[in-house]
Amino acid sequence: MAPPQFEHSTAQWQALDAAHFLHPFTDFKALAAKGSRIITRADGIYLWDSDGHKIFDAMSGLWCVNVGYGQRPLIEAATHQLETLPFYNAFFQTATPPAIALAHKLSQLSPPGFEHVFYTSSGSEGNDTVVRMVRRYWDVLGQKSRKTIISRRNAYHGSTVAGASLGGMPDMHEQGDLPIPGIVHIDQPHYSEHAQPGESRDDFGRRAASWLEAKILEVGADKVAAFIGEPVQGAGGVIIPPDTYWPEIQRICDQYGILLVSDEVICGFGRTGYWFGCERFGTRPDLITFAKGVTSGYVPLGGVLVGERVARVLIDQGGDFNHGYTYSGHPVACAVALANLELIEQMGLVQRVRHETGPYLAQQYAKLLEHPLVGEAETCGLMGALKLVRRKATDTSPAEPFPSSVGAGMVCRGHCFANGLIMRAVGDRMIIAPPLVLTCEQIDEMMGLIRKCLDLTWTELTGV
Ligand code: PXG
Repeated sequence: MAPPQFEHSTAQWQALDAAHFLHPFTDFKALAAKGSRIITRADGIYLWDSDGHKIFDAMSGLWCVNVGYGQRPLIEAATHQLETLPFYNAFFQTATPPAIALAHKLSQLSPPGFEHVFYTSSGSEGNDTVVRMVRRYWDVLGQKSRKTIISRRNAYHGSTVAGASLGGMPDMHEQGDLPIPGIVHIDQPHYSEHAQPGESRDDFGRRAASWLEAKILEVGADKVAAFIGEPVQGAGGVIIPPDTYWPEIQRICDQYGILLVSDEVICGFGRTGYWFGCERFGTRPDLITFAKGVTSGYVPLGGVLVGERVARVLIDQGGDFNHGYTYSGHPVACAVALANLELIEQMGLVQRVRHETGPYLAQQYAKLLEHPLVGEAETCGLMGALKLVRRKATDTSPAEPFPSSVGAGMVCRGHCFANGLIMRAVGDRMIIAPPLVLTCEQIDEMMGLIRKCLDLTWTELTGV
């Protein structure tokens, strides 16, 4: 039974919502006129809205509900911790058992050479921590001029001032005079956008990585502190780099001695079929940002895994690191994270994505290339992208996109909503990141829904 304050009709919820709630990344006026969709409950990979519609959640909430909804061990961990010690801070030389136990667990699950963690409540705060930590690292080493962080256009690293600056989203930079000084960008390794005619994926990957070296030389190698990137760009549209890209990035970082930061807020905790995306793509980062999947989104938690290169300097040289948050190491969040990570292990979800559901999804996605609307279909683990096109590429001509005024992605997203499927539109790329508990039968169910929505979109856009 819902408590009485949650018993309202859809219309009542929408009116209250429009009257009081400013949603993130939203045109407030347009949403108030239209009315929000109200989600009231969830189980497994399904959501239900306030009108009782069942919805297939192919976005895991917002790339986070890795173990699916309704998992008892997480609920019990939260309840137990709320009863025992709902909050205590980690400032002033104190700690709580869940924060310590999770730090130990993370050191076991993370790649070799990661023994320490700094906690935050979100991915954005994690990346703010990265900015402050890499600059502190170079300061302590006496290389104070090393301040610049190189990131990529169309990256997403959060929405705080530093997070949005690290990100490469023009719409975000426009609203706030961003990026802040000391953050510069290179182009993304997006093959279909940036490859030259006839260039292989592998050659393109190496060329895209060379843009990092060019930028280091332009800024001055003694001024560059770090390079940050998502193994696979998530919010930018599931941009999967060629396999040659990350090893070359690693080589360049090593050559110039700059820190490598892997933003694993989306790729972490099994999404790519590995515990961390850097393991899938063969890099040895110095810092790893995480959030989302660490608790499967049940409660907010984020942070930075700190590799030995940085940790040894910050710990051994001593001195305060003047940074942290009220909720750094929140005991309830850490208890839930611990239960979540143990469940991912017990269910073998990382291996399942790598060996079973990931390859099966890839196979099914490849078949979508037969659909007239689909110009590209790519997956990595349990992330996938479809590019909607008006005409497919041929041997002699590139694919023809829909004019942006058509809003093909939004048309498709509308059909998905109406047919009980949550897929996200990034321009004309339709993307998914379903819960890692997804079975092959549920992939079949999802593919049926996707095909239906593609058919409806094709008919609406072409009249055929
Ligand atoms: N880094 C990456 C790679 C992310 O994807 C963040 C940092 C920031 O995390 P927080 O917890 O501060 O939101 C993210 C978040 C979308 C979407 O529409 C993606 C994110 C957040 C909101 C919307 O795809 N990613």
